Amino acid sequence: MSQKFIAILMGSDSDLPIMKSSVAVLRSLDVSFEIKVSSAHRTPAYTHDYVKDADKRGAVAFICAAGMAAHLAGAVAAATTKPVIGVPIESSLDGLDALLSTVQMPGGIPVATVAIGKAGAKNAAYLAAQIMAVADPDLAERVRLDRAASADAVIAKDKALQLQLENGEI
Ligand code: RP5
Repeated sequence: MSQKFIAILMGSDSDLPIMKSSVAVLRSLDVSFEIKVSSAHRTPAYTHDYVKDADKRGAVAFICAAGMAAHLAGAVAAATTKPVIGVPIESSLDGLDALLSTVQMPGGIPVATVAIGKAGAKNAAYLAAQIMAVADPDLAERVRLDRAASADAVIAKDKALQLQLENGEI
């Protein structure tokens, strides 16, 4: 059986600075991925062909990032029954245009839409990893450890803050 992976699509290479956050999370969890520039509007056939092919080759979920009239996630969701996660990119109107274009899907063709920008890009990767982890106990454990490390980091920050308070530094 072919190796399972997460497929990331971006409407433009101008989305890459934000989508590097998805790549970093998937790498840190040792999740296989592909990343492509492919636009719902500028290259509709290329997008459709890639989704069909990636679906057959073992894509477990799709992460789609786009700005402005962001129809990429919806177009991908129309071509696959694998989970599709949409990341609205802030390229105009503070990203609200992309958020609404991504989230307001008609019933029956879902797109799991995350926050605008970097936090959304990170969460898209975590969500994709969590979807993959349902059938992969080793990955589920890596996700659990990552979450625990994140909690430890917050607690360490709180301890440092309490110390600063005690010492009259703030
Ligand atoms: C969207 O339009 C892209 O996803 C990008 O966020 C935005 C602008 O694209 P470029 O003009 O920078 O290629 O389709």
